[in-house]
Amino acid sequence: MNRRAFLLAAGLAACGRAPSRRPNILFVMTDDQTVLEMSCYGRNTILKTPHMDRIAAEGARFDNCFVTNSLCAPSRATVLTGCYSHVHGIYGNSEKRDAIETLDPSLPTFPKLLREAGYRTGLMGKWHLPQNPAGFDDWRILPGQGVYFDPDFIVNGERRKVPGYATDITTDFALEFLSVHAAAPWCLVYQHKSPHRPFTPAPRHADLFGDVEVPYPETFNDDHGTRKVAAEAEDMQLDVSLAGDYPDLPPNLSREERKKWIYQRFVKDRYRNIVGVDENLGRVLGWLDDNGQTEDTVVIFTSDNGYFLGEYGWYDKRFMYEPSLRVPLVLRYPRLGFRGEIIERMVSNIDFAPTILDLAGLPVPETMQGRSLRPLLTGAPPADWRTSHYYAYYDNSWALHGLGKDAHADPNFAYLTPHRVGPHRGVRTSRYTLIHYYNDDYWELFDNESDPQQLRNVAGMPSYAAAETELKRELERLRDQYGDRG
Ligand SMILES: [Ca+2]
Repeated sequence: MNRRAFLLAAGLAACGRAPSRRPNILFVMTDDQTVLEMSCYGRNTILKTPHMDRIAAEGARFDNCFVTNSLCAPSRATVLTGCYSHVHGIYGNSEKRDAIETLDPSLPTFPKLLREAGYRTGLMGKWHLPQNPAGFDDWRILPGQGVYFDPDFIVNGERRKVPGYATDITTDFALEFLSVHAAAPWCLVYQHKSPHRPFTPAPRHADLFGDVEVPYPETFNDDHGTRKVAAEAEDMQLDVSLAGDYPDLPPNLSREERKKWIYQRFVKDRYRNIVGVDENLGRVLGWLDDNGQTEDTVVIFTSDNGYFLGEYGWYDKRFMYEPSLRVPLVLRYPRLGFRGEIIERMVSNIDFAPTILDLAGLPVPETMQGRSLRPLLTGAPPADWRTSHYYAYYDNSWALHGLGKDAHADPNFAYLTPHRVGPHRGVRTSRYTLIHYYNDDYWELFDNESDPQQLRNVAGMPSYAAAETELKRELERLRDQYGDRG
């Protein structure tokens, strides 16, 4: 930690209070963006995201941020409440199940608490929860997934069509909110639909990367050997499920050619989408600069879940494997003095709400299951910081088929979701990933040190028996810690 950060941290700890001026909060979230798709993570030679990178350069980049349940609606509920799905009530995507799943209205959320503390609160863009937003002075959301061009928005309860491209419109709304509430303190939840499928870029970006061949992931032609559930997840195959998205897909291609064609197209379209997000983020960061609010604004940029960008031949998310589990997270708050930090501690999307409240100088309610990231930012990580992460994905086929939760008792029912990913829970430590597909009582164990691509399931192997026993114990401990015994 540099001297300034140390003095600031020490001073704050001694006084037990936040800086005298409450910070503004800018919480930015994209939909399905991965760490590969933010250039500050150093793993992409094609896509450049200068404004996202700026947040990291002037703040901190988190290299091990994991989600609790890699799916849109559950993640969004987790971000708001700081809780796991079994606490907040959103287990799966909600558009077909709003009669069944409700975000527990009694739970505190960071926007509600900030608003009660005198903040002006705004929400712009993607929402994707079955209930209307609560705790916002001004909210303008896409209904459900929304569309990219001339989308309908629900503007403070009233639905209307708005001409233009969703990413631009979301930003126009964000800037309108800021110009009205600039007197501060304010909290703006600014959430993009992009780069979610159908990955449609703005026309001005449609030709970017035209001459480039995006490199193929090492596992592009994985045969899913040793991983039973992965082998059965046929709908995760990008050439199976995305083929119908492209009327201009040339006919008469071999399967290999077709898979490569779709891969190039969908990945480039995602990059084009992200260029649009980055450009628009630049407008908002520019507003902070122009209005003298950069120093006093906490900026958090993340994504609701990771994504398979051709790894294992897949698209989409859901599985607890690394590309889906891990999300980008960058955070800037100049008043705390950290700059260009890279943080490797294991953090989770249950930590976002506690962090926001803590940085705003507000108490974190006991319902929230995460912890403030502030001590990691100020170079003083607590000795008991987490060394394992708990994950829980819920198959939602029982709801899609109008059945009760006990439908899972039928072993033939496990893979009837649109993506055929069975429910599972697991634990990620610095070295291992243990996954339990509990309907089948099927286990996977990966040694992420010797097998970072997670191709070799070593569950049941004698040489890993001791590690497996310990990880199973840790999984049970985490279920107790988070109260997930339903
Ligand atoms: Ca998502």
